[in-house]
Amino acid sequence: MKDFKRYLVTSALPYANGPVHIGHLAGVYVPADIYVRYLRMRGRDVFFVGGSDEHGVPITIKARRQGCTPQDIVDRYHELIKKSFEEFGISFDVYSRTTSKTHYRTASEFFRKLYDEGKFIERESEQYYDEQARQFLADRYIVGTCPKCGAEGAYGDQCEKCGSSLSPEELLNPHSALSGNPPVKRVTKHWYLPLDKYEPWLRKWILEEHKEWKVNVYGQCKSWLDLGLQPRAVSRDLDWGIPVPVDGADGKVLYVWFDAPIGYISNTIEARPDDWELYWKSEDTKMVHFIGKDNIVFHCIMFPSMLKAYGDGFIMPDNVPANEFLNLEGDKISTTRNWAIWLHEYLNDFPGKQDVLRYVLCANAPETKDNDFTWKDFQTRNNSELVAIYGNFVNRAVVLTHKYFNGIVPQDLKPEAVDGALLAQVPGLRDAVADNIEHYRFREALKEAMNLARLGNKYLTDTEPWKVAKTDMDRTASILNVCLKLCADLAVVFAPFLPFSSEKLLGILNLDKDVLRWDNAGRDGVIPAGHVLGKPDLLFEKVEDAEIDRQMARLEAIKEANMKAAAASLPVEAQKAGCTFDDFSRMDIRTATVLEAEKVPKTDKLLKLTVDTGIDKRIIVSGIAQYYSPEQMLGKQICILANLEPRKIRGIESRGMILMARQPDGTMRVVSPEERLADGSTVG
Ligand code: B3M
Ligand code: ZN
Repeated sequence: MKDFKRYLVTSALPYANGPVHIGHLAGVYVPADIYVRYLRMRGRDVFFVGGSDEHGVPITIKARRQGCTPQDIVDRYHELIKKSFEEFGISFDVYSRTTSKTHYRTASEFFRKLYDEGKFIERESEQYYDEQARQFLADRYIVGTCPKCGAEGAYGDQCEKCGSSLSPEELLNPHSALSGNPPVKRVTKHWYLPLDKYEPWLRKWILEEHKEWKVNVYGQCKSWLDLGLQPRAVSRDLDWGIPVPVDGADGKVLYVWFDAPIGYISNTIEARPDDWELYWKSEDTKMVHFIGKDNIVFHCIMFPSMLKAYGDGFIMPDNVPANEFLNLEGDKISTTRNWAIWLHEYLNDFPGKQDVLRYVLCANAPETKDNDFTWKDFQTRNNSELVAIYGNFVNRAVVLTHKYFNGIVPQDLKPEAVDGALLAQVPGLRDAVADNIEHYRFREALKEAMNLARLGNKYLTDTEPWKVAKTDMDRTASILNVCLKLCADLAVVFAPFLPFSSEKLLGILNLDKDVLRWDNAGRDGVIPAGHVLGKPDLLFEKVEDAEIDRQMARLEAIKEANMKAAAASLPVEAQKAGCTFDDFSRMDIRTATVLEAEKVPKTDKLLKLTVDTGIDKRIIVSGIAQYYSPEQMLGKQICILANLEPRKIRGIESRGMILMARQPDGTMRVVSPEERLADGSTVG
């Protein structure tokens, strides 16, 4: 692998139309930060670029909804995002914004150079136009059904549900996000980057020279290239953005996806006006873009083509390790539905627990496929991994050293083979962590780091110094000497992932921050005998059920609010044809309590319930698994149609049917009595 002199690491510029959420963190910023922290610990020259993406339609739509200006929106969220990244330890070397003067100048000059050199196609075309709002409908101003996954509410540039990049013409039943009206077509002029011209070069550069890129990235690039690239508009009919810097372009701005990636360059120029070109135009620089899967085409096809067109020695990314999507409690994270865990709210609700979220988001990172965040898993990983393994090992080693040796690292007076066997594994595990990080496998890297903590915990449990101390203090000295060495090693190898707790652990060990150099892990002499430790302290604290219950209650309230909003916005089902009293009286509807509940194997919609009907206990199979977990159904009193003909469902005999209320948006809720009644009560 080529030896690079420096690293330019970029992370997707979040739209400044809302806060950052755990999906952004897991997909982009936690992996990027782990990578740069590790590189710095290796003594490498790293420049980590971040910033807010402040143009684009999402911002103007939000401003319109809130009756303020787009600048008000980006000012508010740029500050909020910047502050929450800082508090979360995302260690940017620059975090700027695309409404900066430097960016306006850089992006305008970039466009102008391509324009003057004839790199654009100038073309008139018919675009969607809203006659009532009297404006063209670019990107998110037009919504419709996604042609790829059928999701409603897909945008003119992207489908939030499946992450596909779209163009307005691809949308099924398009309508204006402003007036709701179907759009008309109007002629307008735009400038296009002829991506088709760069196809041969992109094929060679990506498909031949970067077969090592992640499968999901390489695959998406191949699909785009195999479909054949088309010229792509780099301007829009909007009033918010960087004005197109040519005559006759009134009312037109740079397309946000032309302007935003140039933000990586302008943010570098802003921070390093004298040597920014060392990072952007030297073959000795390794450039890595950290993004989510919905940004692959812009970072692997569009931006590289822009840089190629510009020339002047701009380098190409060496890798683009895009992640897939993170879901929340089984549902897509959505800014518009507020179905998210917002970083600034997490920091407020869990003060001092940044590393717990960093740990969980890395351990569950959607590196190769979409993954799911649950608060239960958050609590379990904190309590049974961070507290019970890593924290427990450190705490016992430090407390016992204070107890038996007044907090002074004891001499290795009576070594045994098991000690050397443990310490001999450190370099290998350290290198395994390093190799996985270098190959963007952060989940694996974290697992290897945790394996080191597991080894320490097991060593301490096996050697039982609290027992040995009763008879052999020399042996006890050696055991704790080994443990403290391992504590220092753990502070090093966990530092890229859990920077706050590594700093805290250095305090507990009374070691200086410059210990956090990668090659110090496994090196003798980092924490020598005679060294005086700091005060013992808990590295991690348990997350209590009450904290998780509070978070789940918050999500439940959001779900209810979304359901009400959806229900209010959708037509109620029409009444069915009439029925006679006799028809109704033949139905035997009873109250019943759920005694047992389990998922039906190999289905994602069915639950098998054992219910007490007051008449008997019976099995009912119901299609509610998408709306209720087995745990949520346990003990619930419901209403059932008891005398429905029994039928076999997936080989299970189901005797009866649960009465459900179907919401206008299709979601289902069970119908329960408002107070607990006797099971078997007839409902009429
Ligand atoms: N603003 C983020 C997104 O699509 C987008 C990234 C720009 S990186 C140059 O969610
Ligand atoms: Zn879709």
